[in-house]
Amino acid sequence: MNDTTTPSIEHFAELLDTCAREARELPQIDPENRLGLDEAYAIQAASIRRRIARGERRVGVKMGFTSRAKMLQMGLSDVIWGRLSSSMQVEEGTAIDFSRFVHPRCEPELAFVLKKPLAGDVTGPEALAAVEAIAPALEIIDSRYQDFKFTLPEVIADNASSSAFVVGPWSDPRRVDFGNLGLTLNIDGRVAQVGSTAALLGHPLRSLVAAARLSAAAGEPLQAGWIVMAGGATPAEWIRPGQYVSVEMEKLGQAGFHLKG
Ligand code: OOG
Ligand code: MG
Repeated sequence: MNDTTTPSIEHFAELLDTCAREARELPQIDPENRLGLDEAYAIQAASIRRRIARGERRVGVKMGFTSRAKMLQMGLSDVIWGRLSSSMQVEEGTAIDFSRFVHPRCEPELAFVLKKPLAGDVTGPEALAAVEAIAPALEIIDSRYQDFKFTLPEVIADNASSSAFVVGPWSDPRRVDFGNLGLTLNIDGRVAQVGSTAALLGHPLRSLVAAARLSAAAGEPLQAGWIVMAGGATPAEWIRPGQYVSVEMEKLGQAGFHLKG
């Protein structure tokens, strides 16, 4: 990606980064729909550079709109990606302060951690060979836009609504066939959503294959040690202070967090 950013790219990056940091919402930044996808990704990249400059570390990639459930919920149908940084990772089982969010939603995902770099056009088996482990995971998305409403370029610029993520126990992907594992999203012990890992492009490995291609094309190939979040397998649920939110995944176990108000 181009490093010589134009003032408007830096301006939008600063705006979105500041709103994320201060848990503030803002009006849609591109009401006239002029932003291109390249510009949107340039804004995202510039906003992440600001996080890195503050001392955060890059820890991986998140995929978005990899399930039909998510595409339908948000009214968008292109697979997108965002950058994960260290401050977004929350330890499993702990309490997260509601004050860091604007209007958070949570969705059940599958996480990969890589043992090798993975770049470009790879096959499913090549992608699997780069995976160290898989885990049930939760993503907390928190669009910076008012009412969680955005166009495709706007959500890309906003780092695909990423805000926080929680990863459960790691398993060996060679021991578990993870192409169609049943899962539930639970809020205070009640099942809120039911789904399967097959919702992710038919097999979650396809999401990893897409992550390898898209991040290499952006000049930031997937690295050993990075986490790749495969995308929400069900619609996201609004979450509120006081709740305990968890994902339960067949064969892989569970992961959860408390939302402190
Ligand atoms: C955009 C992010 C989509 C997913 O898993 O599909 C996403 C949004 O829904 O606000 O994280
Ligand atoms: Mg997600």
